Amino acid sequence: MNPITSLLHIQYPIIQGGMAHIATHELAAAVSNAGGLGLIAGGAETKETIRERIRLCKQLTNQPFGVNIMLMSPYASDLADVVIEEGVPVVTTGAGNPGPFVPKWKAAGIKVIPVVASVALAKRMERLGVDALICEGMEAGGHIGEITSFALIPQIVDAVAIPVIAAGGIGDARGVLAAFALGAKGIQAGTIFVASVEAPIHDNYKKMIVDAKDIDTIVTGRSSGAPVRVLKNPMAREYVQMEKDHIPLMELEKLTIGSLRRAVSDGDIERGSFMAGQVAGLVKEIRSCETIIRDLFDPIETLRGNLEVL
Ligand code: TUI
Repeated sequence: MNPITSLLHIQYPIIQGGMAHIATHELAAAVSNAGGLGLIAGGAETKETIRERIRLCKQLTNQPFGVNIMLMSPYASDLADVVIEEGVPVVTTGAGNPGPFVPKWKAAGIKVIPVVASVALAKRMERLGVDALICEGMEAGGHIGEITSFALIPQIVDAVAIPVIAAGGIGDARGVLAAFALGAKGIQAGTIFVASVEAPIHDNYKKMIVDAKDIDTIVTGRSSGAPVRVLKNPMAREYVQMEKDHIPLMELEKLTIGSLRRAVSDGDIERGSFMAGQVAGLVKEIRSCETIIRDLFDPIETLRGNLEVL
């Protein structure tokens, strides 16, 4: 029995990434209805907005779903309470150390699964009593750490006893099998769900992922210590050039204010911030969440049988 499907009461060992502005109740419910764990992104939303999305999601699915809490949000502490008040069964966290919130989530019976990008944080989280870890490599989209999935996952698997979920760089069944070969017991995927039928975003965003090649992402924000992987476009290139020119952070921030909304809602291909992982190059068409999950897991046994390592 897979420890992630039994922990989360789901059919397939897959969690959908908690992508701000993209992972709304519509996407979360579609993924949960397809047998994975859908997530509502806390992003930088208020408690009221997330409470409403949780309630709407319950109307769209009777399957379990979770909420992702982005710890750099000014509302992270509010959202930490709303998940308890609304009886959300699973919480994932990102972009920080969720230590202060873990005891009350555990006391409320919530399954807690932090995203980590290093062995040190993985060990600290295990000591706090979390249920599993999402280990995210720097192939991922959005805010990233420094280590690739290929190097990070086996090191964390060796360092902890709780189940590890691989994230970053998984775009098809080969990636799923590789993650399990490295010791993961489940996967998290973001980019492939951005290009889904059900993602409630501008079509330009989906089309940019479908059109992307292997080298079409770039990391902005390295100079300020908050690296973010996005699809290359005029704004991203300008940002990285300004970083090279040592333009002050205040000026850089002016460029990116509202840029995620410009991507997701307006489809502004020039000035939007289109967060995506390196597997964007693997995405060839827009599919339903159900098809995406089937395409990840149906070929597994055949692929495993064809490995012929020696
Ligand atoms: O969090 C994400 N991806 C995100 S968050 C986000 S919003 C944002 N936008 C601009 C700048 C910063 C954030 C967009 N994409 N993924 C999970 C993730 N968490 N990746 C890496 C980490 C992480 C990094 C360091 C988790 C913990 C950590 O350590 C913190 C500590 O205190 O030790």
